[in-house]
Amino acid sequence: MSRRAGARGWALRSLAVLALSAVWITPMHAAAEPSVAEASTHCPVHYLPLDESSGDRAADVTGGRTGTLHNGAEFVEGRVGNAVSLDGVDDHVSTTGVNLRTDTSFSVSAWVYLEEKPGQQTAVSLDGDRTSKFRLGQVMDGEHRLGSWVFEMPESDTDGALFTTKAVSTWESETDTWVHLVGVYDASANRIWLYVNGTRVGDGTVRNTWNADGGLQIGRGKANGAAEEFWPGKVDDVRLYVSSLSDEDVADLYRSYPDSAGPVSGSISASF
Ligand SMILES: [Ca+2]
Repeated sequence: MSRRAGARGWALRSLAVLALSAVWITPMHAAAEPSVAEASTHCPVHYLPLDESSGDRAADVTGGRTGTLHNGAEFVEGRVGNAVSLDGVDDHVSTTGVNLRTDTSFSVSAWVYLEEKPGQQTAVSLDGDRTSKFRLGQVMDGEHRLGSWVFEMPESDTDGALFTTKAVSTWESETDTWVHLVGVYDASANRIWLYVNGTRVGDGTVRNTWNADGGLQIGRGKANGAAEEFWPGKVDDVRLYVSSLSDEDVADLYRSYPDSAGPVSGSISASF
């Protein structure tokens, strides 16, 4: 009797803990200034759903760093609700700064829709003074003749900055379809990884680390102090994390999205 009552009591206490946890976790997603304690693997420090229907502002629902649309970038139907459409010439979306250090581990996630392959195009990056801290996008050149997804991090914030080894996809890049890309940086391991549609498909080495204090850029990169590598197509649901996501985390994130593109009722979970 007492053992059964004890088990029931344990169960009730567990439910109470779960309920309290839910109450405690929920406000984290709306916090304007995430603290170190909020550096959860499963809570993005910046999250731009890009679901607005008009205007030149894109909300950052977890970090408060509202994005600004430049040079004709506009909202269109996306992979999840709406997305931002970019002309590959000068369109982009930028924030003023970010709420994390980038000389420590981080991850970046986005849905991308590429309309033209030749050259190198960047879907998401973060500005340093002279170069991007990272670039997540596509490259098609003499070395990557069929086109490859790429996640790269320059070794220093300098003109002509070197790359030790880029994380280049083993899968051929595709045009005119939505693809989910994730770039992961593990500072302690000096490694970067690239995931395509939830699967790890490339890795690279970073020997030097540095902190970039510029803004998040959607639709372009930066090199030699100038904006470049403008993205021809669409970008949707951009997330930045203050940790290196694991294989399982990325697979769970990918599975958290609806199966196909189009409008959604309600909001997509920001718990990944
Ligand atoms: Ca969206």
